Parts: sequence; structure tokens; C-alpha cells
Amino acid sequence: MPTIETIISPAIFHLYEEEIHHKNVVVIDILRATTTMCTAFKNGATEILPVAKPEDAAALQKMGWIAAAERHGETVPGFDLGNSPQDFTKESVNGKKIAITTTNGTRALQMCEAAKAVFVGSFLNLSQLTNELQHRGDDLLLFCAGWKDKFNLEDTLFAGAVATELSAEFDIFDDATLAAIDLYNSAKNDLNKYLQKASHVKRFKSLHIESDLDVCLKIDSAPVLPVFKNGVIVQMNNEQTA
Ligand code: 3SL
Repeated sequence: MPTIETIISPAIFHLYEEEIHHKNVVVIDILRATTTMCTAFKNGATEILPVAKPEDAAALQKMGWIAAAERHGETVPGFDLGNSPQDFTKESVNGKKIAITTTNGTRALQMCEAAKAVFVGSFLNLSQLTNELQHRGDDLLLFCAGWKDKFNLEDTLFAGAVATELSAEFDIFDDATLAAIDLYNSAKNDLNKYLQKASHVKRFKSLHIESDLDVCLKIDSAPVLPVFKNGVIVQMNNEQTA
């Protein structure tokens, strides 16, 4: 049986790095980078380039790309978009290429590029994602982007949702994944209510962006399957050899 392990923070990614060549990885940044990427594809974005620095996005902006930049939860001044899924509407992204940099999510993607396949996961594409992982049947790493190398509730909770969906076909022995499943079971009846205690939700409140939380928890509202390959994220159906 294939296995599932959960990387609860980028700070311990190195413990898994040697094995990633033969494993699939799901990068998880529920609030909000991977949710926003799923929304962008749902609304017609053609590709998304995760970049390290706002300057990299700015360079692509000059070449006609949509440029999105977020730091510490806020839109970086001078960019077309920040990192709110509510801003990645059809009007703003349909048919467009997007360069994006965020505090944690884009960094996590770049860290695991050498994996067998890298998927972008969120509640918005949960079923699409788990169907594909089931179909592939490879060992799986659920990589939580966290917050500045620290553990967070929302990414681990989503790892628990994925592991729960896959538990019949995958071997789950890893303590982090078992804890993620327990966390998901505590929260699943009302994800929004459970996450009120999360540090990033408190940050949302202080930045007056708390309306994003509900959007980020809408299960299966963006049935897309973004994959990260050769430095760029595309939708799997538009990509022949993921
Ligand atoms: O860290 C990230 O990549 C972002 O998702 C953080 S924020 O939700 O935009 O604040």
C-alpha cells in the first residue's frame, strides 16, 4: 500500500527531501496561496508562475503578466493583485498568465519542485485532488506551508481532510498524519468556527480581510487540478505529461 506522510512545516522539509523524487507532494497553504491559485484557474488563468520576490513579479508585470504580491498578509503596493481569492475574478485573470509571490506558499512550492509530481491543494479542489492521488497510487507527502516556518492549524487540518479521504487505499502510520486526521475530526462539523482560534485568522481580523475565511473553506467550489512542473503551475488537463 502507498503511504501518506505530513510535513507540518517547511522548517522540517529537509527530513523528507531525499525521498521526494519518487513521491507525489501536495503543497497546502489554505490561507491563502493555494486557495487563491485554485480560484485563479477556476476563473480562467492560463498559468501561474510562483516567484521568490516582489521584484521578480514586477519584472514579469512589465512584460504583460498579471503580477500578484503579498507580504505579511497585505498586498504589496504597486501590484495588480495581492493574495485574496476574492480578487482573482474572471474579469481580472481570465486568459491571463500570473506571476505571484507570497510569504509562505510560493516558497513551499519552489522547495519541492523535484518531487515526482507536485499538486496545489485546497478545500476548493479537495475531491479533484484526492481522486487523482487515489488513481496514481504513489507514496504521498502532504506539505503544509505554515507561517514563517511555524506550524499552523489550517494547513494541518486540510492534510487531515486529504488523509481521511484516502485512508482506505493508503497506509497511514505517520504520527503527523494521524494527528492531522484527529484535528480534522475535531473541526470538520464547522471548519470556520474551529479556525476562529487560528493565529492567521486573528491576523485576518486585524487586517480586516476576514471575509476570505469562508471563501477558503468552500469544499469543491473550484474543481481544478493545478500541477507545478518546470517552474510553472498549470491545470493538469492542459498538461500532457504531469
Ligand atoms: O503565506 C502565504 O503564502 C499567504 O498565503 C499568506 S496570506 O494569507 O496571504 O497572508
